[in-house]
Amino acid sequence: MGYKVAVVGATGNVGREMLNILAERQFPVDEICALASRKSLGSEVSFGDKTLKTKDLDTFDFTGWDIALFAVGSDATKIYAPKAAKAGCVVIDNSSLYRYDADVPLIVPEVNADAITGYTKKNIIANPNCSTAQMVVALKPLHDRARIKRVVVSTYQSVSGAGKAGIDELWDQTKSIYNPVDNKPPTKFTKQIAFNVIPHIDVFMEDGSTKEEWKMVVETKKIVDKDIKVTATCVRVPVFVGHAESINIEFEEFLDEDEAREILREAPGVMVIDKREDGGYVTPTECVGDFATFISRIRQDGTIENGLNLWCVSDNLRKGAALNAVQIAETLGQRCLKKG
Ligand code: 11C
Repeated sequence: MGYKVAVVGATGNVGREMLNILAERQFPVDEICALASRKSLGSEVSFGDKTLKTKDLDTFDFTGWDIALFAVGSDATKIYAPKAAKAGCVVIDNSSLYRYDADVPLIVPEVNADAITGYTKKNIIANPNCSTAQMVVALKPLHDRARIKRVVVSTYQSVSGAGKAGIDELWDQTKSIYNPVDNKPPTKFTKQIAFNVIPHIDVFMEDGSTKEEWKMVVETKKIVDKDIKVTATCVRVPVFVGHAESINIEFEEFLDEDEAREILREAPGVMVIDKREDGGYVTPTECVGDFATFISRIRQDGTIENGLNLWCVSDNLRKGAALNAVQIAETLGQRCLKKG
């Protein structure tokens, strides 16, 4: 016996990955429904070896459905998530709309699975931002051992984080380098992204940081520990899929780099690839399609008393979005829902 699962926004990059991952991990599904806005109506998406025709989100009745995985923007989420939740369907939401709501748990199953029971207040569970998800998987086991005081993180984020339009813009600009006639001004990003890097993701905040940087601060506190201080610089790079992060951590207690490596080797969701030789680390293109968060370049930071540096890479469409959402559904099934 399994669940009735709806995927909302099934034709987008994340929605498609949700369907792939539900099939790959053999999530116990009795019935599956791919929902999309009216403009994508009738388009087909894959679920394992099956093909699903999308149905109209606007007229869909969530009554009797167990779980809805939402992969649409905040505006559509605001309209349809409360509708689904009210109909008794548990919403797992990938947008930022509910992440900072005290009545909605923000879950990364390897880190704070116990908090999932809080979903009953609104029947909604939030999925974090992609750059936060991969970082907290690495931070949590180290925090449990030596208490993290402060994190300084710089991100190298792929264009797929900005959706299909981001992917198209990098592709078109890259091609037009060889054919300047096709050269168009950027529309999705604020500056040229091909052969460039842009230190700006999401809108600017009053203090000069960006919303993407703010999300990493606030979400890490909600998921791991409210006392951890985080400062972030988020940068868009010309990579299609896979976010990378350079993370500097200051602990309360001394943590030796070899012990940190062993802790991370044992940590759920983490794969350590850390050879101090040419190519002995993971880069974004190598993590695509994988479930793990890869950690490399683990080393002491000798400039502070209890410091470590590491390099963290993960598939932003998977751990950063669709995989984490499916893992939340798995946790929900194991701990909270009756059937399955
Ligand atoms: C990016 N991290 O790479 C963003 C995408 O809050 O879920 C995800 C935004 C979010 O542009």
